[in-house]
Amino acid sequence: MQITVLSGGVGGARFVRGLVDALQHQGHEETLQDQGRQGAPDPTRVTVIGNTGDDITLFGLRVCPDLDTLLYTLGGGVDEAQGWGRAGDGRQVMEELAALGVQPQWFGLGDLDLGTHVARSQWLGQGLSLSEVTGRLAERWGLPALGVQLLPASDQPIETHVVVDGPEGPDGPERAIHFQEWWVRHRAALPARRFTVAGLGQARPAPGVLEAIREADVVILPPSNPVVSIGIILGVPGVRDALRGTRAPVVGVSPLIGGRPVRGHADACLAPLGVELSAAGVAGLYADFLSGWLVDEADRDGSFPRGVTVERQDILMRDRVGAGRVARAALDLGLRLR
Ligand code: FO1
Repeated sequence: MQITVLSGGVGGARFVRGLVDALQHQGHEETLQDQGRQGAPDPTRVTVIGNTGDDITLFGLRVCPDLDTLLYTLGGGVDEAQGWGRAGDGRQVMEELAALGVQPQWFGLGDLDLGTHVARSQWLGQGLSLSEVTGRLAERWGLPALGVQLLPASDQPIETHVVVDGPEGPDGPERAIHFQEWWVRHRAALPARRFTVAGLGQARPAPGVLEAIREADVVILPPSNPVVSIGIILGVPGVRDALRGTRAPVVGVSPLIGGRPVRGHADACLAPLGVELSAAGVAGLYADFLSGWLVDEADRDGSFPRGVTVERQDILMRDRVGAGRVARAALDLGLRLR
């Protein structure tokens, strides 16, 4: 079985880890056999297509936060409290950069985490593609042994920028800042006029991305940010068409519960799109390819897109076990819709 997941950072990574846990759980193969499959169940492969719009070049190093969050979370090296970065990391390099007056200081890179960025930047500089680099990092973190393949959405650099008011306010000229500056430095508190993605016009899906969607048995959208995570992957030319054309059901988990984001600033991202802040509003963004939508019991109202099977349950991923439960429910919904 081939499961393909389009993922952002923290929420998506925790969901994928839950999915891997669920698949390793005995009961899953029974589910497959119950579905009438013949012979020995084939090994399940999970292909994760990671958002690269968050990527940024800092201190001359290429940083890919969402890919790294996926690597560290699946590989057992993430700082669990933060949800990103390395467990037990130090700040000696950042402290030295601060002493040297090197900017920016609003984005904190841990010493161990910097090792990833140095390696990635060196390999990219030697001519490897981001997919190849990500493959090497995935080996380091043991993803192949988990049955997980991690692909960047694109090998071409793409960067999400946020268009905000200039110094003269809402009636004056606008300015664009990097997504990370808006998200981390300003905590998404500067009202976004709109989002733009530099490089998207020239970007192509990374090798394997379209195949992973076309050949999937189930495609899953975890509760990642619909605008700046999943929305960016969908914007890579060819990806949305592949989702519309795949024979696999595409199922998703709402990132909003009771109209509020579980974590992150999805509300600040949805506002400029004029999208209703609700599980139904987010489903509407995927209406052209979505078959199933898992929402919380709190989300009873709203007009969901026609033809989408909506299921309700507790979708809050309180911990790793809870993430496994939610992932399992999403997978089962997809399997039922096949
Ligand atoms: N998030 C923060 O809020 N502050 C940081 O200083 C920060 C540093 C950072 C470094 C590496 C990395 O992989 C992620 C990092 N994040 C940080 C998280 C990241 O900015 C965002 O949460 C994601 O890009 C959104 O998906």
